[in-house]
Formats: sequence, structure tokens, C-alpha cells
Amino acid sequence: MEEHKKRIFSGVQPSGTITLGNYLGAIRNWVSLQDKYDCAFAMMDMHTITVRQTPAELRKRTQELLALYIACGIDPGKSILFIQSHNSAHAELAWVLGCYTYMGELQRMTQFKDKSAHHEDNINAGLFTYPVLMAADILLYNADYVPVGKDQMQHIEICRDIAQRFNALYGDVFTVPEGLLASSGAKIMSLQDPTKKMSKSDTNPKGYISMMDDFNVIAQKVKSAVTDSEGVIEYRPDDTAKAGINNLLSIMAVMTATTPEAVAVQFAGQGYGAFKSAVAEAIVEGIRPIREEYDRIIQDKSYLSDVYTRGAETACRIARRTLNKVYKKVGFIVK
Ligand code: AQP
Repeated sequence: MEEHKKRIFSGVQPSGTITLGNYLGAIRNWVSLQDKYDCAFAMMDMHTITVRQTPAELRKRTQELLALYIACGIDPGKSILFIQSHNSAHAELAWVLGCYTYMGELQRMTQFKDKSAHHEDNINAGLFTYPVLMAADILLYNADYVPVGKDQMQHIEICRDIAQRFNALYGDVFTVPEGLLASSGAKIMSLQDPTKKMSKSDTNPKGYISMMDDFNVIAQKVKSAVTDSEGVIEYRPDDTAKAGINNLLSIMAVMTATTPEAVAVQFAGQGYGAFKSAVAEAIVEGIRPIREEYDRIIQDKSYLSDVYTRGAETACRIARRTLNKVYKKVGFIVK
């Protein structure tokens, strides 16, 4: 990483196949940041085990996620691409930061509350301390900005609080990061329950569009998206009764580089059926070139392993510097 550029860190968990929400809310926005900033993007495999995973599938999905990053336009020549578990500094810093984070702060996290409600049989300590590991992910690289979807903003806030608390005790150790929200697509909703965000671990696959879905399946999923009985295409972001149509308008707007309002004007007076067909086509056409690139890259396992091996070397070097500074500050003898 060059010294004069501001730094960016972000990542996605390989906890399922990546959805259109992950793409529009996160990965897509990373591409344009690569020239202006020093960027590091990781496959966040350590976070995934807060929910039970099938080991062989997790390994496969981690590799697929890397291929998808590259297919979406993340360039390993410009950005550091690595697997979180390849850099043990993440776990090490998380331990230290955990001693500077309060139970009450973690108890307020919406994701913890949601995921504990969905996995009542496995409310583990990792799920609870997830935001501490995420703070370590970001602070190790002294990231200035963290591009994320809206759902992750609460975790960025707690990361900032932890960094400021640590800095107040020990001097300016960490850069206090800022979340960077996409101007559009920051929160794509479920197609089956448009009051909930689209999630890759949704038990109902009709709720999300996977970046790997067959194109016919995408069309079917959009056709069966929940809307309303009013039959009017209007963008009313504050009207929950219009949540389904608002969501489709937002998706169409990002896919065609316009605004939801403009899409609503374009389709005013048309039926939901025709509108949904147009949305499905826009999604498929947007995803098609990524899929073609992905199909090519995923075949080349030695290239992928070369990318993540080189990425880990650089990531470990940068992170170790920060970790040693932290260790010194708290009173550990650094070898
Ligand atoms: N629906 C969404 N709309 C916009 N952005 C989204 N993101 C997630 N869902 C949406 C953004 O994608 C990035 C990676 O997220 P993650 O994998 O770290 O975990 P997540 O936020 O918990 O995403 P999922 O899909 O809901 O995963 P599961 O189901 O495993 O929990 C983040 O920047 C996130 O904001």
C-alpha cells in the first residue's frame, strides 16, 4: 500500500452464494474505488462459523467468492485480495479489542438479535463478539473508509467507538474509520418479504437472487416477487405497503444507472407483469458479463491460489505492524 493514498478495507462472508444485494450494496462499489484508494478486500471466512457451516462447502465458496470478486472487476494487481483466516493477526487483535468492548454495547447489535432469533439452538459467543472481530479486520489496516451496505453501519459505529476508546487510552494507535454507503443499492430487500433485507442465508431461496442463479430462475424469482394489489407503479419510499414495488424500482434503477423515480415514470401505467419482466431482463443483462468472466476464472485454481497467497503475504505484513504497536501499548513484550 502506498503511504499517500487513503485506505479502504471491506469484505464479504462466504456464508452462501453471493446475492444481488451483496453485489449492489458492496462489491460493485469497490471496483471504482481501486484507483483512488489503497484497497484490501477479504473473504471473511472466520465470520461465517458463527453459524454452522459444512466445511467442504465453506472451502469451495471461499474460492468461488474470490473468483467472483475478480469477475466483478476487483483487480489483484491493484487491490490486496486475501482470505481472513490466512492472517492470524485478525484473531489476535480481536482478543485485545474484546477487552476494550462492553457487553452492553454488543447486546444492542441488531445483527446479533436477528441471528440469535434465527439460530436459537446455537447462540454462541462468536455470534455475540462478531463486531469485535469486524473491528479488528478494519483497524489492522488503518482503513480510512469501509464501503458497506446499510445493514453493516451499526458495526462500523461500534468499531469507531472501540478505536476511539483505545486511542484515548494509548495515543493515536488506530485510524478511526468511516463507513461508505453506496449512493444507490445500499439496501436491497427480500423479494418475498420486502420489509427484510435480501440475505444469502435466507432459508427461502425465492427471497434472494444469487449471482450464480440460472437466468431462467432469476426471471421466475422476479416474477414471483411480492408486490401489492394496488397495481400502480409509483415510487413511495416511506410507504411500507409499496415496499415490494419500491424494491424492484430501486433494483431496476441501479441496474440501468438511473433513479427509482425515473424508472417509475418510465413504467407508469404499465402492469406489474410487464414491469417485472423488464426488471428481470435488466438483472440478467447486468450479471451476464460477470458470469462469463467468473466461469473462466473459476477453472484456473492455480491462478486463484496464487492471488490469495500473495494477498495474504501483503496483508500479514501490514497487519503485523499494527498488531505489534498495539501489543507494545498494552504492555506485551514484542518478540
Ligand atoms: N440486502 C443487501 N443490500 C445491500 N447490501 C447488502 N449487504 C448484505 N446484504 C445486503 C452488504 O454486503 C456486504 C457483505 O455482507 P456480509 O457477507 O459480510 O454479511 P451480511 O451483511 O450479513 O450479508 P448477508 O447476505 O445477509 O449474509 P448472511 O445471510 O450470511 O448474514 C456488506 O457490506 C453488507 O452491508
